[in-house]
Amino acid sequence: MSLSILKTSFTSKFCSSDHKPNNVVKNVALKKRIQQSSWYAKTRSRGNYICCATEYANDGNATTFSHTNYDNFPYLWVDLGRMYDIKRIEIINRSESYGQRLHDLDITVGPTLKELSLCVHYKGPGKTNEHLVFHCNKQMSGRYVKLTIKGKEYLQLSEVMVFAPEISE
Ligand SMILES: [Ca+2]
Repeated sequence: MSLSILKTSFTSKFCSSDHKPNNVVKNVALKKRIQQSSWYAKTRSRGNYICCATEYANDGNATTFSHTNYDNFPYLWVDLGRMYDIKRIEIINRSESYGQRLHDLDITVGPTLKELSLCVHYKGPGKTNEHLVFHCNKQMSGRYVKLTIKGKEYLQLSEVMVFAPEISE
């Protein structure tokens, strides 16, 4: 009796550890590890909005935004934690002002930070609080998604979302 219970639980555990994508497409960048080229400031209130920590770019809250310094080629990357088949990437530009600072943006994707390929380029300039939807020029898989402005600028993002089929644990 106890042996058959053990077998049953082993079988179900084995099946559930089979990592396969399902058809549920979700934002796999939400609250994942994130880094940007620099911090303009840690936390600063801007009216109804909150600036500037890196993790504000993927906290699921459009009223908080990340903000780099005035860098050469400012960037921000998200580590999705594993490889995903990327369906689309969405960006919500800074919410209360200075949306035009988003321009000449390369969105790159790859398995590591040293093996990134161009998904799509956005010429811009963006508009404040604009919600942008990007599809890569070809089907791409990756663990890292990196956004880089090709020039000297501030990079400031309310939200970066990466949509991919969820992978069951
Ligand atoms: Ca946010």
